[in-house]
Amino acid sequence: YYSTNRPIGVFGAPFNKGQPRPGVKYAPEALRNVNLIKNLSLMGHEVIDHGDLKFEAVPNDTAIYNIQTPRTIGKAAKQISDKVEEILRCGQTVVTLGGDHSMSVATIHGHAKVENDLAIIWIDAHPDINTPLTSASGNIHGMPLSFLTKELQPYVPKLPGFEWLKPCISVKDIAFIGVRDIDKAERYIIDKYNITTFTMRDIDKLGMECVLERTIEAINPTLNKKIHMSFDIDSLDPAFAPSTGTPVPYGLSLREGMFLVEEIALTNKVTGIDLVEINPDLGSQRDQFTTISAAAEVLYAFFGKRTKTQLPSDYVLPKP
Ligand code: 5AB
Ligand code: MN
Ligand code: MN
Ligand code: MN
Repeated sequence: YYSTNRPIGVFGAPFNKGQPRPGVKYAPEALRNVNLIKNLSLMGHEVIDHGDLKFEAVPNDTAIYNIQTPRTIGKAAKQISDKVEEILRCGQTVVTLGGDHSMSVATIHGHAKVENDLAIIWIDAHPDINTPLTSASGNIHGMPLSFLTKELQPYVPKLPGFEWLKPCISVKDIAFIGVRDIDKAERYIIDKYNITTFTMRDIDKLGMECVLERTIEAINPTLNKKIHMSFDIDSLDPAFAPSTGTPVPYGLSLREGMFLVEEIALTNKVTGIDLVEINPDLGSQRDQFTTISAAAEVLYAFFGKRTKTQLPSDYVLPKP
């Protein structure tokens, strides 16, 4: 399991402006309330809680290309990128608790500043690679990868507030796992650049173990790169993660998600993790509990929680 001796640096990015539903900003608090930090420590890790960032609205932040508040989003993203960079420079593996998925523009940017050759495993019902010109919603949580990829820059206008952002990854460094809701432009981009993609059907057909083997083979064959694992809770089936803004049916079971991250952890190459799109405001109380528990279990699975019983060396099987 996750056995690098790096401490885990956790912080909250309660950011919600990449999409219209405000409740996603309560996820770090909800995860802390189920004792996420303490439970990770009890699993034997050194965990440093860096608290939650605070974000401010930029005044006169007029919309552009149907994107609301671009400057506010860009400013928050800069804060998040700097925080990720700072935590990595302390030698910690950084876990960012979202927040909506627009924050990954920042976490990957900050990660790439420290580890300049990075592979991205994007676990999501959506590939989040729309450009500001192709997005029907104008929601930046569906665009982060277009801002970051070098090859797409001719198609991506520079948004006000994002002047600081430098494209830092290549399409060949990205793998999508669990996708099942792909927009037209996203389909075009995936096909044109041949981006490694495993849909739900591919997972059914190949099995998760094989999917991960092929993922590594495609984006990090010699394991010379560090890995950024971006986990959108809507990758899970809505039965396991109902409280999320853009649920899509027929997704991963919770065990499939846990097994996937357990296998990713075995590479010992992951230095950055995002956990995003949990919205503790949506659905019934039971839905909220289900979703937050699922998110926590995914992290625990990554960090080595197993049901394996520890056998004391002096154990004796009783005789009658
Ligand atoms: B999420 C959609 N492709 O661009 C768009 O939850 C959905 O971070 C984006 O994966 C979903 O608005 C973004 C239709
Ligand atoms: Mn996403
Ligand atoms: Mn998604
Ligand atoms: Mn979503």
